[in-house]
Amino acid sequence: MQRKFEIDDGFIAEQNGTLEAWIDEDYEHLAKALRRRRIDIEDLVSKAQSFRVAVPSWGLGTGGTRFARFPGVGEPRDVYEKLEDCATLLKLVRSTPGVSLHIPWDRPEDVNELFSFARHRGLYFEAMNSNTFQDHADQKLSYKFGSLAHSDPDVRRQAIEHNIECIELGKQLGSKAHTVWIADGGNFPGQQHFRKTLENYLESMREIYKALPDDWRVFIEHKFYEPAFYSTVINDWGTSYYCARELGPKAACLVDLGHHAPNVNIEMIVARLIQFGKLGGFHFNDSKYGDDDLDAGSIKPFQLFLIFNELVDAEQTNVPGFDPAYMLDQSHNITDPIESLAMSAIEVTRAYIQAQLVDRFALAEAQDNCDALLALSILKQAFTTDVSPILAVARQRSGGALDPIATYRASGYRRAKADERPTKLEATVGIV
Ligand code: LRH
Ligand code: MN
Repeated sequence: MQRKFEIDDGFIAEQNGTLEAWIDEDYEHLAKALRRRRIDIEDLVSKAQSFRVAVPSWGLGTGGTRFARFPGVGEPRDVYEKLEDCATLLKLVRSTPGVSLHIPWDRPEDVNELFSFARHRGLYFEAMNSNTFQDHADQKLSYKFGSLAHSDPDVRRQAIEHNIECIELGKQLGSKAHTVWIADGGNFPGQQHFRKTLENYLESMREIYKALPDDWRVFIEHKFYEPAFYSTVINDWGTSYYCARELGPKAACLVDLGHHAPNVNIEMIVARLIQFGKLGGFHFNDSKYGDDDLDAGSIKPFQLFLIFNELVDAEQTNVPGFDPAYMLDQSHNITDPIESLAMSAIEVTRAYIQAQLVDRFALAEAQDNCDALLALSILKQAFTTDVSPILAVARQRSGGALDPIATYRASGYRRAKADERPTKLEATVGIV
């Protein structure tokens, strides 16, 4: 059995060696600047070292649109090769041990084998994801007109069974959460009875909720449109929140950044869900128009910072039960997925650390004094602080790469995988 190519820690340390000098210089410079703001840089490095963001298994292959998918070389061909790439990403950035699986795309033949394969590489399984937005090979009834909210109770039953299967699989894999995103909706006025379909959905979710172990959570993921183009059953945070309340304490709302109309104030939705005790987690990505699933922080980094400003404020004020799950959910159509996930994990960590720099006493004072400009400048001071040296030193101290992209490219990993994973490169359509 030909040994699979891996980037070893020695190579990463060697690559770091060539970069250490300027990192230390920049680190000292930033340490001095932060000391003037009575901030201990070492405290921020340990916060960066303990920050975690989960990786979507479906993000390790090349994504596509309805127009085309241009697969890259050395693509993962199954869940094991996706986990190999997750292990490589973890070696480089050290903040992504959690992997979120999607069923049936990642349904393993041998669940114990998958569990030990992951554990052996320092990986564990985060939230499971069901899929009732496509018809799968061994399926009797179609989801063309919906799933958990379908007018036909037999279709709803089939979708409920699929979600319960995901939870059962997750229990064997050590997962503690299940994410339910449904594409259910209508393309034309009159196609669906809005109140009945939501009742159907709630009735189905109550069945799924019953299957949750006591220490599990179920995340409801809202989305304002697509693939339904007139109405979507779980279209916004209000509907998601109502359903989470209806279902019970194990249900919470998942905020996918790309699932909101342009210019919606997502950081305010986050503050509301925190205040209402129903913020379950995130699918971080970025977008300019629709659900573009672009790399987190690539289009609206200030919005990502403002979202983490709300999260860190909740963390620092010890909001009871505050424990959101951080996950990426992206589609890498033109970049190497490992490079995009590395960059995105770093940008999410950056927003978290920048939010730690906000002088919350001065901000509260400015807010109490209705001093809008001072309040904005306090946030901007944090956002415009280049915390790159902190992020790099945190990776290095955790055994990762000072410059993950350069180290990854120097390793020749993708080239090696192209030899190990011969595939015919034909353009197709859609997600992996
Ligand atoms: C829907 C979504 C959902 C996943 C899918 C891959 O747009 O964000 O979270 O199931 O992408
Ligand atoms: Mn999502």
